[in-house]
Amino acid sequence: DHNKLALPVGTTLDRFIMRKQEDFPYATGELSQLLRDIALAAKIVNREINRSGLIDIAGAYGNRNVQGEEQQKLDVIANIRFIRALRNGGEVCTIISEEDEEMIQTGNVQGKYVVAIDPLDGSSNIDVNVSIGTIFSIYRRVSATGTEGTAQDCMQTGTNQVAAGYVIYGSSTMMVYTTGNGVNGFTYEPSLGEFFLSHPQITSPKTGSVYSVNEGSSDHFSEAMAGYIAHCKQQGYSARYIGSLVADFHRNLLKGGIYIYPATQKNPAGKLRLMYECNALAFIVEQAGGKSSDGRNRTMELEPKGLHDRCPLFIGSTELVEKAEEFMAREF
Ligand code: AHM
Ligand code: MG
Repeated sequence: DHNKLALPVGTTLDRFIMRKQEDFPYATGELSQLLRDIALAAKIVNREINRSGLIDIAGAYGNRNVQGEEQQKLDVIANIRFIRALRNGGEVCTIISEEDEEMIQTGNVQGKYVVAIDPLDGSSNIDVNVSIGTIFSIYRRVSATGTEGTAQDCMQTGTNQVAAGYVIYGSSTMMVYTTGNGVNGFTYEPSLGEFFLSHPQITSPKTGSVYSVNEGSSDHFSEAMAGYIAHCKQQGYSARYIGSLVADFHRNLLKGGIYIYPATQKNPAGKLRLMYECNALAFIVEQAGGKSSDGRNRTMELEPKGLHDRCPLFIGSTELVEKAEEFMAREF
């Protein structure tokens, strides 16, 4: 019952999470705590990102650490912050991250959840003051508690996600997430240090007139893919490509559009990662009424074979994704 769940704009994220939990009398509150842990880490990462232009003058600015060590890169800092928050929170047994080849065991063997995270996506945009993001997926472990999480826990299909979200560090910082009951967006108020509900029950426009793809690679697209791009141009669509997945996705989610990272000759399975980039956004877009596939199969039903698997991504407004799939079907 969605109405029971409706909370007014301006509700803080913490209160929102708490009130949602009250709607599920048997919930233990662990997932709620986990989401709050992620939001806390996001605030810390946001602070680091806002200062990032000062890193090169860190010495003069007095920000060098006591050992006089070099500042670490922001994606490394973000990785450390999120892992630390999830470890301290206690609900997560195992994490997979874009920054780490192997699974990360938190030591919380009683933790019921596993998290897949890209701590800072689009990191080539940091130095030039362009929006970047954090992307996360949450799964319930399938192995028994009391031991470390397993690869099987970390390689579930996207349909098993219990929650997913992203943080966009843009002109405002926002956290957008779903627990399978629609999608809600919260905007950060830095002077108060709080996220406030600003975008309740986000719905993806059924169609749109924006396509987002790196056309610099179009010589290496398949014929079917090139055909779809030609179709977008015939329709008079606008091209918008930031090169920062969260930012491109977020714009298209709110305004309507399609984001594509196709297979190319160089990257036959595309570039983006199934477990901590594609599945999370697929869950969100579907909860908002949109669609996500690899051009043929629903993203959330793809079987992961490795922690860092890649897959092509066609995501956004339902009608646009379906039209792209019509073109892609000619390829198979
Ligand atoms: P990253 O995980 O190394 O930051 O790369 C992911 C980014 C996405 O944010 C973006 O959509 C894509 O790579 C852009 O790739 P390209 O420069 O090939 O268009
Ligand atoms: Mg990434």
